Amino acid sequence: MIQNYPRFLGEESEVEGDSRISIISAPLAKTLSWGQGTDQGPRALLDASPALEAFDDELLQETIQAGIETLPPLAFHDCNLETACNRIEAAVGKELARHRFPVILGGEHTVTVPAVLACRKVYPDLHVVQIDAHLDLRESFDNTPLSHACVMRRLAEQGIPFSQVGIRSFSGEEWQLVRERGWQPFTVARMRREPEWLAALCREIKGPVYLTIDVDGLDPSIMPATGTPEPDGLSWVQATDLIRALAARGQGIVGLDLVELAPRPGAEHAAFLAAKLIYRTLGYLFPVASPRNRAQGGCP
Ligand SMILES: [Mn+2]
Repeated sequence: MIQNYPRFLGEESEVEGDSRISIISAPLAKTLSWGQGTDQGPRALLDASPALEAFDDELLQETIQAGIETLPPLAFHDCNLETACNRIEAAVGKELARHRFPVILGGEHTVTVPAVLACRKVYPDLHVVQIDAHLDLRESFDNTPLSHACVMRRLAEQGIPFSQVGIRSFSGEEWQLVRERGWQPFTVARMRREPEWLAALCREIKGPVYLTIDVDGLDPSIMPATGTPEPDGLSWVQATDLIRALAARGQGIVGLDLVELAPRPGAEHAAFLAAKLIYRTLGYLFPVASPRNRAQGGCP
């Protein structure tokens, strides 16, 4: 049993009785390409989180009343990538089995594959929404089919429907695949051409959503702490508008991860922003105040 690991929002987030939300730290960093340090992402986010106000300034509620339990972090020092993925799938499956909402903190983007597979066992019509600068559709990368650069390819092979938002960096081979399959990712160029992109995104989603947030999907001016800080990313307002709309859909969001946070000296605000984005998302999903206090949201 690991002692003395940080808790999301500190000790105050663990309520009497049963919690509805489980925080699963998955500090996996085995296949990185450029920019190291995602194994430190979960700890940096959790360390920053007690500086958040428990009272959400948009939703006007204390989302911690839903009960947020931070589990001891998963450990991967002693195993290969496949075993690490098996451990993540088992950990997420265990939380779903006790009716908890799973929040997975990466770690590199690879953690999304086992987390999604665990969720799909419970929700067969699961739809993955990916916020990311990258398509992550490579067949393999560095001879590793489970590389962070191949995550969506692996999920596509499983027949899992997905939507990609904030895309602005990909290879010619990836774009060729997109064209062959008739996929229509929400590249930043498309989002600029189509002011109604959020309504279009909501229309293409049928089932419950698994949301994966690669922090490099956000603009590097607000999120510099990641390996590939691509310019022209999502703003805080664009990201929260998107998540609010997804959460307001009938079938909502059933699983969440935030990946590729790589702490940098002098960029501590990035971990704080990541913690607030998680907390805001949980607030959209777990209303604990009277309905008239809640901000209006939904698919436009
Ligand atoms: Mn990415």
